[in-house]
Amino acid sequence: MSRRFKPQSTAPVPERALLVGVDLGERDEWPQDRSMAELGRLVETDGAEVVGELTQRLAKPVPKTFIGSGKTEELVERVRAEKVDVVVFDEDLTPSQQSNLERAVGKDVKIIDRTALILDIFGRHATTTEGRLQVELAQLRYVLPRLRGMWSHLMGEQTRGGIGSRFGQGESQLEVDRRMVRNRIAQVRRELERLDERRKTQSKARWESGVFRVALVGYTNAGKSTLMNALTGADVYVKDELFATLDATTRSLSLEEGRSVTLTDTVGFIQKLPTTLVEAFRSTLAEVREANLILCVADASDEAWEAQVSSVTTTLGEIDALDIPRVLCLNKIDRLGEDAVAALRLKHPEAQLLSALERRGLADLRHRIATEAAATEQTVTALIPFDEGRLVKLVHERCQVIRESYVQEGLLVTVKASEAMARSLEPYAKAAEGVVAWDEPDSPFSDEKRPGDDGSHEPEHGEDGHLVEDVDDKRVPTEEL
Ligand SMILES: Nc1nc2c(ncn2[C@@H]2O[C@H](COP(=O)(O)OP(=O)(O)OP(=O)(O)O)[C@@H](O)[C@H]2O)c(=O)[nH]1
Ligand SMILES: [Mg+2]
Repeated sequence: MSRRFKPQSTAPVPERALLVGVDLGERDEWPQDRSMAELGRLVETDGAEVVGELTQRLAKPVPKTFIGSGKTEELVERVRAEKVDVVVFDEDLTPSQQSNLERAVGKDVKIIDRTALILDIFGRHATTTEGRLQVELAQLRYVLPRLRGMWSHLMGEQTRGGIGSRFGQGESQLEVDRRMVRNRIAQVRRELERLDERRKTQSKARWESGVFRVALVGYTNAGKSTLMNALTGADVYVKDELFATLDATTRSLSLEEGRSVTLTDTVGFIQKLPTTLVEAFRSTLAEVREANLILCVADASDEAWEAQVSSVTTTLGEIDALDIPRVLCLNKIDRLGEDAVAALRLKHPEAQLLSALERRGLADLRHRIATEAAATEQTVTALIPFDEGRLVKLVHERCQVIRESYVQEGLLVTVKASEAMARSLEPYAKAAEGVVAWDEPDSPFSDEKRPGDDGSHEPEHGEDGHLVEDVDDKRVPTEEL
């Protein structure tokens, strides 16, 4: 295939969508109504209108049509009666189930599944070259086993578009065959690898710089981008829809303790996130895997937030990021009453409670990030000569200064340093040996300044009124990068 699948604009008249869900009895965390409500939001995000839903309880899917034969008949009737344009299954359909169902409902009606819907939304929201290529890769891999079905399907009407079909549509579709799709997959992979090389170089440089990296991770629509903007003044696109953000944005975040860390906002997760997408977004998700700390953002006003967090944890497992220390950030507390906030605080004392929208709990969160950063770092005392002004500046930017004072030979500092910074400071640490012990009672340094002497490091009360020092200090050691 010589052309890329291009996302198209939403049809002016919203398509009428019928949702179909099957309860397979394995839904402890995701009861069917919750999963169907989410599917409805996905459909709306993709520009269609939900006109009804059909559900069935089954021990296991029926091989030919996923739903039973009686339900299939009911589906055909409902499609006719409610003038349905598209039927959206909450579960993944095999290519043959999809084409059997299409045959049953008639050629004017599309049958799509959750994965096709999510891929379509991603296609519409991708803006950067890398984002588009990643989505295209996932879409091509979805299309490949379905080519035959899509072929016959599209034979009937070439111009059909609308939700769930944008990426399969286009004048070249009729000429598409597996070999061409495979060629395009190989080409997209190569282009992505080339882009990934650049990212890896940048990532290596960032690691060598010793800057502590923080990644925002969470369920889609939890408020990650709002938090990113509130903390760093970035201008990431925020919208009350699913998968508003697809690309990674990294900004510097200054902490009160005097140093800066980097903060990265990236694509959100969802339950049953298609594995093709997780694989295709490998490079974007590397920003998460390479972080020193993950802020797991959840929408505490959503009754499903705990199930959402466990979906996020599952996806973190898929990208090998479970050993990175995580801080749970319970966002949107402005939507909860005082009692609910107090109950959350009691039940999750380790969590940061905040409202990114109303900028509540942010100072507390910044302080927590500093605490987590310091906990993964080593304490180094170094003597930096006066002519090493650049290094002094770097130390102030990247390390937490515990104390410092000027001595005859230069600046004597004790800092919390990352492994990379500690390595840069090694020669100066040797120079500091034996110069003076900080706690010598007859220390000659009269101008010694200890952060906190001015009261600035007294335990603070965050905007929510609880002690910011009161944080859970247990953590897993940061992954060796
Ligand atoms: N009430 C309230 N709304 C919030 C808060 N934080 C974010 N929102 C709203 O939640 C919606 C989603 O916010 P985003 O910041 O785009 O969420 P996200 O996690 O980046 O979502 P995706 O990029 O789509 O995965 C927007 O309408 C925000 O205004 C909050 O603290 N309180
Ligand atoms: Mg976002």
